[in-house]
Amino acid sequence: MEYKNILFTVEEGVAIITFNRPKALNAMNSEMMGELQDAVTACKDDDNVRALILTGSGEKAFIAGADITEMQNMEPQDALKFMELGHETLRLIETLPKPSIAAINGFALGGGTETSMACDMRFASENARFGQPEILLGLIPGWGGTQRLSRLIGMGRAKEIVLGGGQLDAQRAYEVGLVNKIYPAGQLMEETKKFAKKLAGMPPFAIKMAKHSLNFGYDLAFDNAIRLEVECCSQCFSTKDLKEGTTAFLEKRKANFTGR
Ligand code: DAK
Repeated sequence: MEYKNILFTVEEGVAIITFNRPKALNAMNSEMMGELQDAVTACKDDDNVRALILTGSGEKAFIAGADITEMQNMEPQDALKFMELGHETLRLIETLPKPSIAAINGFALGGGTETSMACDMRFASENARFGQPEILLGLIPGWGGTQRLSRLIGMGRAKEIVLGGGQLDAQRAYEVGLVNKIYPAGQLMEETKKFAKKLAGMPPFAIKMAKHSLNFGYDLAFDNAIRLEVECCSQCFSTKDLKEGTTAFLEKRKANFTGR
C-alpha cells in the first residue's frame, strides 16, 4: 500500500510510523487511519520489527484529534465505519505482540490522546498537550477515550477531562500517570529511539507473553488473572531465549537473544 498520510520506516528493528499531515496538525482522517492499520499489520507480520514508535511530523502536533472537517459531513453509517476502523486499529496496536511507544511531540487531543493510549508507553516533549475535547463539539470520545483514560489515570480524573473538555500539559500528564517520561522537544525522538532499541533487543516471546498477561489479565478476576500469568510464564520455558538468558547470567555475560 502506498501511504499518503503517514511515513513508515524501519531502523535497527524499530518501526517508526509518523503521522504526516502537518498543515492540519496531523488530524486523523479515515484514510490516515486505514494507512495506520495497514502499517501496524505489516509490523505484526515482520519478524524483523521488534518495537514500534508512533509520532507526528512537524513541531506542533502528534495528532490534533479526528479530522473535524471530514467528521462534520459524515452520515451516521460513515461515522460508524470510521469509528470501527479506529477501534480495530487501536486494539491492534494495544495487543501487538511487540512493544509500542507514542512519542508525543505537541498536541495530542481527542483521537490523538486515544491513539497514544493504545501504545504501551507514552514519552512526551515538554510542549505536549493532552485532552479529550470532544464534549466541546457535541460528542464524546469515540476511540476508547472513556475506557482507556479511566483505566490509566482513575475514574475521577478521567471524568474531569472527558466532561470538562480541558487540556493537560506534559507535566500534569506525567503527574497523573498518563505520560511515562518528559524530554525537551529536541531530545524526544533520540531518547524514544534509544529506549525502543533497548526493547527491540529483549527476547520477543517473553515480550509477547508479558504483554498478553498484562493486557488480558487486567479485566479478569484475580485468581483467573494469576492463572493466565502462570500459563504465559511457563510457556517461556519452551524457548531457546530463556536458556540463553539464564546461561548468560550464570556465565556473567550479556545475553544474545535470537527470538527462538
Ligand atoms: N481537524 C481538522 N483540522 C484541524 C484539526 C482537527 N482536529 N485541528 C487543527 N486543524 C487545522 C486547523 O483547522 C488549521 O487549518 P487551517 O485553518 O490552517 O486550514 C490548522 O490545523 C492549524 O490549526 P490552528 O490554526 O487552529 O492552530 P492553533 O495553534 O491556533 O491551535 C489547536 C491548535 C490544536 C489548539 C487547535 O487547532 C484545535 O483546537 N484543534 C482542534 C482540536 C480538537 O477539537 N480535536 C478534535 C477532538 S474530537 C468518532 C471518531 C473519532 C472521534 C469521535 C467520534 N466517530 C467516527 C463517531 C474523535 C473525535 C475527536 O478527536
